Amino acid sequence: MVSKILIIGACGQIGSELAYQLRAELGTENVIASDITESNMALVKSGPFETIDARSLGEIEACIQKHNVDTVYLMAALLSATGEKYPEKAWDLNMNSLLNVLNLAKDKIISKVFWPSSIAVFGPTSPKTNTPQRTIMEPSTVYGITKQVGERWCEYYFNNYGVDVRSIRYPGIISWKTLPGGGTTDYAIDIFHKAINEGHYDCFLTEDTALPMMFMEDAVKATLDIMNADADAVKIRSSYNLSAISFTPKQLASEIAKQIPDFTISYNPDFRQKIANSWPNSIDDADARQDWNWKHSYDLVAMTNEMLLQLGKQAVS
Ligand code: AKB
Repeated sequence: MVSKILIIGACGQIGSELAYQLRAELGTENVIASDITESNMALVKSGPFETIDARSLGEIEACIQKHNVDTVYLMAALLSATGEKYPEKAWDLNMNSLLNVLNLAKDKIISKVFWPSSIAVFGPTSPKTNTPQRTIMEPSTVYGITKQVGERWCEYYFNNYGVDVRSIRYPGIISWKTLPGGGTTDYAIDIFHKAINEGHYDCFLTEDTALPMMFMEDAVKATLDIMNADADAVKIRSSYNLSAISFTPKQLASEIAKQIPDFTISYNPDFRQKIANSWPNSIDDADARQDWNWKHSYDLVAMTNEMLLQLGKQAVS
């Protein structure tokens, strides 16, 4: 039987691409996209769409019953930079949406859950380089706190209620279809748009701020790989470290300049620098590679080429 999927937060950067990919694989009618508003018209028009506030258990449950959903991808969240501006809103959305979905799985109304965690679970006291799966985690952002608590809830619901919840700690995700919103790693997407349209980028991080990153194709593949893995293979039920590339704004700018020689960059760090400073430079994801055969495809050069190609096409059309 084909799985019937609900994506909550489907208008966002990762949710929209998951919706397109899952629809291609399972059939458009089997993937229900939802969000609090119709903020991504291309996605809204591409198949079944429901307006849902992820904080409302009733709204989620009604949609699940209406469409006979068995699997939920919960992609709604306030990210790190926005979370620092609206801490209580971040806590409310990020925590209550997760507990709603976990409780629906506990009550057997759905059978499987994907929930994204983030490198934001780590903090200033975590090892910076090749940050291990299990280590000191003292996140200093509200977003990181919600992800850390969320991980503990996922593990708790698995251990105590047998909820089949799967999760990965996304690094910064780089993509060209849908803009990100409110993250600290967003610079690595803004830079491409500004390079193509204006030839200059004023970066809100310092030139030497190394952060873990990943191209969207790899992020979608990882998400579907862990969801399709045998339950026994998914040994970590909090969340898996996941890694692909790690680079600084300066390294990314010089890669872009290979194709746009007049491109210039300036550095004006703002409040997001402190967030970036608290996160790892690179991640050790040996468990994901071993347990469910995770492997990334895009390095810095391949990712930069694809971003410039796709955004260049958009600019001329
Ligand atoms: C953010 O920057 O807040 C996110 C993340 C790393 O989870 N992209």
